[in-house]
Amino acid sequence: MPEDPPSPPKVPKPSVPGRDGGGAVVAERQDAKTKPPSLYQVVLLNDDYTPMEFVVMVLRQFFQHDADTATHIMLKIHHEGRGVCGVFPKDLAATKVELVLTAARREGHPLQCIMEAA
Ligand code: TYC
Repeated sequence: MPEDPPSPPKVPKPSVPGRDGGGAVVAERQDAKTKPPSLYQVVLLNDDYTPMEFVVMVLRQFFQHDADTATHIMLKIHHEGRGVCGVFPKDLAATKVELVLTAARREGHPLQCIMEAA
């Protein structure tokens, strides 16, 4: 009489909520006191000297807008004095402002870029 094949190893059933039986704790719920990150608008301001093409390049390169949207935002800034490039968590907004100002100064443009609580 042939012997039975060896049975597969048994995996213990999780018996405690929040545990998977393998010793790992599974986070099931966010702490109710955790606050979402505060958001900031990155805003470009109009001036009389920065070339329109440079502003469109900034909106495409640093804010991932397509050519039509970037042109639309640039013209809004040109006519209304200011325009929103995007909304980001605080640290990312600050980084984007720095990148824009560095690029503008490197090219000798007076473009102003600020962040404001959204
Ligand atoms: N007003 C600028 C010009 O006529 C163009 C411009 C647009 C500048 C948007 C800055 O944030 C700006 N060349």
